[in-house]
Amino acid sequence: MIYKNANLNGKEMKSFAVENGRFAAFGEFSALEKQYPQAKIEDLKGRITACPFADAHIHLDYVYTASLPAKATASGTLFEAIDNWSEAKDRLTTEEIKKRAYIAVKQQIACGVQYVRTHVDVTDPKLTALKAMLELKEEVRDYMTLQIVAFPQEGFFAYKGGAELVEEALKMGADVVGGIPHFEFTREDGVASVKKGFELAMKYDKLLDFHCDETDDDQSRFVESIAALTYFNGMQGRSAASHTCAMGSYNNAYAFKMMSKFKKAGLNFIVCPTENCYLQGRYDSYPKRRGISRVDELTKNGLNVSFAQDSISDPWYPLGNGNLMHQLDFGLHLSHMMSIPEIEDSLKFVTDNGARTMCIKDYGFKCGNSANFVVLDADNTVDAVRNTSETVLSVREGREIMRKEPAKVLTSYSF
Ligand code: 17E
Ligand code: FE2
Repeated sequence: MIYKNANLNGKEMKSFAVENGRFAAFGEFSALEKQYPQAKIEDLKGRITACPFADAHIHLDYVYTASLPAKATASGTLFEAIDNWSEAKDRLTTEEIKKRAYIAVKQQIACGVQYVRTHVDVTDPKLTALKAMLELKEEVRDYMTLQIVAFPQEGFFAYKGGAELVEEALKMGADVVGGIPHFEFTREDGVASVKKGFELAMKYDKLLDFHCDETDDDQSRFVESIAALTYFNGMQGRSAASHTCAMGSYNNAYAFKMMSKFKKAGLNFIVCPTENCYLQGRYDSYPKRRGISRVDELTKNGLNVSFAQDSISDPWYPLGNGNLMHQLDFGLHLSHMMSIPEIEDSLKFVTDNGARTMCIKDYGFKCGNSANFVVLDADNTVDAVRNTSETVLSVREGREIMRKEPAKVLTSYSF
């Protein structure tokens, strides 16, 4: 198959050939046509052809549960949501968790997402959600690469037996060690939970991704422990700090010091723009903070930042639809990254950067890599962001897994 007139990542017009599910050649259409005379041809008409969207942070075991707890999350705060979830979660079955997750996965596929890291609550002695997610991972693998984080929502230590459940989840097949140090009882417990997380990651050869400093408390500084342990354990590139909202409240002297430590650690950052502008600022009157980490400074310092969905209709956040173009729109606004060059270079936040955090090899427009890509209904990145353009085609290992007809607008005017 030859795809011609592809605007690769919105940066470079090329044609390319796909053979046996892999990218086989990139170049001029006339040359590819000679090289592959039997190939079918699709004209992409100069539309943006990007690497598939990578959502490096979502909770697929929580989706569509907003109405399950007896109480709705009235305060809009993280801590009330965790309490409400704790009350409701015992009643869930593997079957219903899977059923709901499938609705979200289908939505993600319709939005061109092919790589997903899902945090699964393992503070449950029955590990009900983990069982659902391990099955889901296998069942969707031809459509989506799913990474599972053993995430102790109620803490390594704050939940009795939490650390043991994380370990059990890793033995059962979870890919990543999670944690939530800002939810532990004390700062010392938080640091100890990070240490325990690294110990488990080293023991079972897993990646790490902590919910980290998801608070406006400028004293919440667990990100420094994660950076230190990443560095001293030689885990550069293999660990991530999700949320890091408190960084938006750190004083500049501390933030400046930390930037160079983050660089040494090669720490990945995952930011959830809509989620945290909803959950944070809740204890502020005015002025109200916006729950965003220092995306602009991290990016300028060469650190890897991605934008992610986090929730779809759960006790934490009532909306969400899996569309990462929406997260990109919010993320750029909240981060003040709105110069034209910044927007032109922004697709990376929802594609390459997420894939890099997930340590996906085989990703990108390179001969020999799996032919995984999406086509957006836009011919340049600024228009794609401005219009939150739809994904009209998603190809995985050379197979078309989703095609969408853009909406037709019928009008009555004649000018
Ligand atoms: N759990 C958590 O600790 N924080 C969140 N934002 C969500 C779940 C969605
Ligand atoms: Fe989360």
